[in-house]
Amino acid sequence: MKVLVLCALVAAAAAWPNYGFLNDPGRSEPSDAQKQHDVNYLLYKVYENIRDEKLKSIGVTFDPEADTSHYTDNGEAVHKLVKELKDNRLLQQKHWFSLFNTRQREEALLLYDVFEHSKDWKTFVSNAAYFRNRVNEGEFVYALYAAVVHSPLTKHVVLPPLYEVTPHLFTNSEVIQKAYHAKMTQTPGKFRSYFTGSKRNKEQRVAYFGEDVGLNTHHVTWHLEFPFWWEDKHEGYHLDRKGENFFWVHHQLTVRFDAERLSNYLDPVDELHWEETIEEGFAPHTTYKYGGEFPSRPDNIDFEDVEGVACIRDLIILENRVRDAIAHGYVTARDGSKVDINNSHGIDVLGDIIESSPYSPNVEYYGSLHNTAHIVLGRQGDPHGKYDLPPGVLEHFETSTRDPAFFRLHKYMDNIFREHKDSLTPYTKEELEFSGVAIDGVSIDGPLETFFEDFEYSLVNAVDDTPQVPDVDISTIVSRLNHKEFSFKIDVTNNNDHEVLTTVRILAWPHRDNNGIKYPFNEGRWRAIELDRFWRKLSPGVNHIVRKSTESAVTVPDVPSFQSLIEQTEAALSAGSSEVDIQDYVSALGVPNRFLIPKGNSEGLEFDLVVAVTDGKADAAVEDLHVKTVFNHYGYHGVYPDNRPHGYPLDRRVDDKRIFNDLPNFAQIVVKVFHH
Ligand SMILES: [Cu+2]
Repeated sequence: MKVLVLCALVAAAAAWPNYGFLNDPGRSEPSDAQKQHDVNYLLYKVYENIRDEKLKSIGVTFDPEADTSHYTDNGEAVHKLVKELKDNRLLQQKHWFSLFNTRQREEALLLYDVFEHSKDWKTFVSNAAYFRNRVNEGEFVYALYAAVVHSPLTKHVVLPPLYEVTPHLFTNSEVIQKAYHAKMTQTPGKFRSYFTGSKRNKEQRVAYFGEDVGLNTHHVTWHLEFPFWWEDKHEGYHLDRKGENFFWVHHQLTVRFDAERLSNYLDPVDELHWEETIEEGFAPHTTYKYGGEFPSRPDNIDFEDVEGVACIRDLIILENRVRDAIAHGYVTARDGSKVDINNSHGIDVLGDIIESSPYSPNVEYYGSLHNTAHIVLGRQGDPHGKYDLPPGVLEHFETSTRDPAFFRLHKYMDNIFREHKDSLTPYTKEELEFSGVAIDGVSIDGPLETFFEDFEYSLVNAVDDTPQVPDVDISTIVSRLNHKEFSFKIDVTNNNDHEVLTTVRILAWPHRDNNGIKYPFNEGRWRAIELDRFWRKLSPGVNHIVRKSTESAVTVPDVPSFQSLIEQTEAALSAGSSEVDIQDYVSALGVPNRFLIPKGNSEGLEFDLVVAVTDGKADAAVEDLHVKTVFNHYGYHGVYPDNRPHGYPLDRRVDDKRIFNDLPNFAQIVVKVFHH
């Protein structure tokens, strides 16, 4: 046995010509460019053999259990996974994978744990190469993405766009079929994707939102950054305000979707309810790479219990328990103690119990309304499993916003969150003021104008091949929303005799509802879309703040295409550079910058634009804010820098809007967004 292990080690060493740091414990780390190269090739054509020769041979010769001193847990995770593998208990390859499937998630997380406990890149990447050939591809992709997001070893690695790694989850079946045809006949092709459904379905008018590949990537990335399965004791660190972030990211999707509907002459979304009919059906026009078509749901069906998942009655009971907690102002923890939620932190606790996550103080009692609801709604096309269909679109973060019912489901949960927020005491003028600081004026420099543009992405990773069959260019062209660049101009006077730090918060809500009636302040502010949040130092006297739309802290730029990531990485490596110039794309967490403002219309859709400049020193949750005046909006490993609740100062109900009228550090103007 010992001899075998030794052989494996020697073989692994031989397969590693480039790194040359095999002498433990003083291993040095390879360059960021090398790590980027490895991640690229671990994900390139993920359903086939690794195309990078070095990684491929490591995948064959590496023995994950040979030397457990390279793991922070002495190999505990890797022993577990290898045992499952040897016992033939793991999900087969070429099979669908869903994170909402308990067993499949456990398997993916076994692999995630191996990555997470790898002390160095060599251990990490060798395990990746080894298990890539042996575990289900969907589980592999999930585990690798989650590990790259969270591991300190991959701080500077840019993950390729998921829509080019697993295109099936983002691309309509019709186009995928054409892609296979192109490959089989070796004919390059560019195929236009159309949004699902026909004009007879009014929901189709806003399909550009739910089916946008960038928005889907944002949604997946958020759930990778704040996974519902995250346990501090396993992963070693705490995700600050995860429950509140859960509320906020979905609240923003909800209010944003309503704004998109307005510009398309549609009513806002009605909440879904367990005892009411689901009016909209849905035909996904999406197919699994392996496992057939995503199931459809007909119009006007009533909720049914889902075999092996949940009874509708139980979901109503869970909802009532959550609503009870809100009415009481406290959550009952596992040991019977009370957790006060009648405060700013309450939303975080509520997010944890509704999603739910291991952060929930009492998962046995409050269950997991959100996760169960996703599965139950996703299965309504075949609730009794009679037709042996694979999971629905709602059981994948990649695909869930494609179904308009996703937004109904989240409106339902958003209204529960609102019940809590409305139960809190409104802010007073004294709390909201920023002594000596006043906004003199707010304006927009440049047009507020949205438009559709064509976007092309590659489908080469969708189709099958072997190294003997040459690749041909296959791509799809989708229409997507964008806007012209503009800047916010904010004039602020600081009447103090010293410099002050301020948080600038910019939000906007539709000025009128779908009947043309102006939203009262208290209704509008709940519908506010966050456009930016940043820190600035104000000198004594007049300050002119100019903030470009491209700088928004809530958005991210488009990730370069997979092909260009590969090309840039290889160019950097052959030039002997240790870095690839792609650091702007390390976080894909925000909303795509293209989506910063909602779609306008030809007459100009009116929005109330509000700016609040608040006391940066009081807002700051971390020490060094006066030096580091930017923050990544959602993806913040460590303490979230802003002390205030998301949505502040509009997150609580406003009984008397004169409070805001009289606030010198708050400004409100009406702007128009055009669409041509
Ligand atoms: Cu979500």
